[in-house]
Amino acid sequence: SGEQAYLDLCEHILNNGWKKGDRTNTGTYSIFGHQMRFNLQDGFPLLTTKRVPFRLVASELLWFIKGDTNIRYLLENNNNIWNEWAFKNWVESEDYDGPDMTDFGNRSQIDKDFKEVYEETMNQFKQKVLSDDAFAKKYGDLGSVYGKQWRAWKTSKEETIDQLMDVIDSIQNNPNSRRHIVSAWNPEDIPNMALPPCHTMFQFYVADGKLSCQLYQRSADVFLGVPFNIASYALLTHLIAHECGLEVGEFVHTLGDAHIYANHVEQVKTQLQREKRSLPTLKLNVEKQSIFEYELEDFEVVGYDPHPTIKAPIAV
Ligand code: UFP
Repeated sequence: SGEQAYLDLCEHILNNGWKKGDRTNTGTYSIFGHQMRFNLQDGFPLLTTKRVPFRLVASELLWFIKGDTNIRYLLENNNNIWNEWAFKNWVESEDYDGPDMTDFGNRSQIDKDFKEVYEETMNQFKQKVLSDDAFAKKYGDLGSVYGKQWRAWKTSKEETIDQLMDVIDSIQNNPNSRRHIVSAWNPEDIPNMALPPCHTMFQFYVADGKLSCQLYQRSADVFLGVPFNIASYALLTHLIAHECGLEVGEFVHTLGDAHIYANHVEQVKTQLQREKRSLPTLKLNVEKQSIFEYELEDFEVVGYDPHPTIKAPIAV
């Protein structure tokens, strides 16, 4: 269990993964169906065999919790992880009259000159989202992503459901329930989404005064995405446990298509040669009672001493 479970998964995929084509044309080694367990009492599962950027994990999670779907909040927190998705909407719109950005994800990785133009254009885009309200409203908004489904799931009666609030309520009032579920997978919205949710649904479980969480992730970029995803759901579990007056239990991570991209194999091998270190601990501002009140400054990861970052290209 714990970080070793992650390293074992990497090794297992390298040894047994199917060579499988994928949407991004990068190529992957892939297996189907896998489960890892992280006992949150053993420490906060931020991997130590490479640095995982907790600040980005935390600001993205707060963005989901707020029900915000506009990248402006992320940019204000110097978090760039969702930029490409919003940028794509802009450069493909009729309002865009800048340089040709067709296939910018792949081209910026192979063409140095293009990369410069792309970065310049992306910077202009970010500045506009930050400074121009109307522009931000039109092109900063990602639409039906996690924040929307968690906090304002639209029903056929034109009402909304606050799944996150409801699940906290059900954990508090009916802890034994087997229905503590939040679903991000909304089949009606899928055709209009740039990236259908990877974290499809999650469930909570209360026993022995502890709150556990299981995530079903339909598609998992094991090198770049998964370390981030583990930390994010571990943090969410801590926040909800605190609000409900429970200790933390386990985070159970269940994966559908678990893959290592062909251009991440060397990086994974580097990581597998490293020795694990002891996990950090998470400190929350205990003054805050509700998960809807937290700000970035309310979280602190103590004793995090990881091996260095390992860079790898992201498949868009
Ligand atoms: N991916 C993750 N975790 C995430 C996220 C994306 O691993 O949190 F947003 C990866 C999985 C996959 C790609 O490699 O992004 C999504 O592509 P697809 O929709 O084709 O599965």
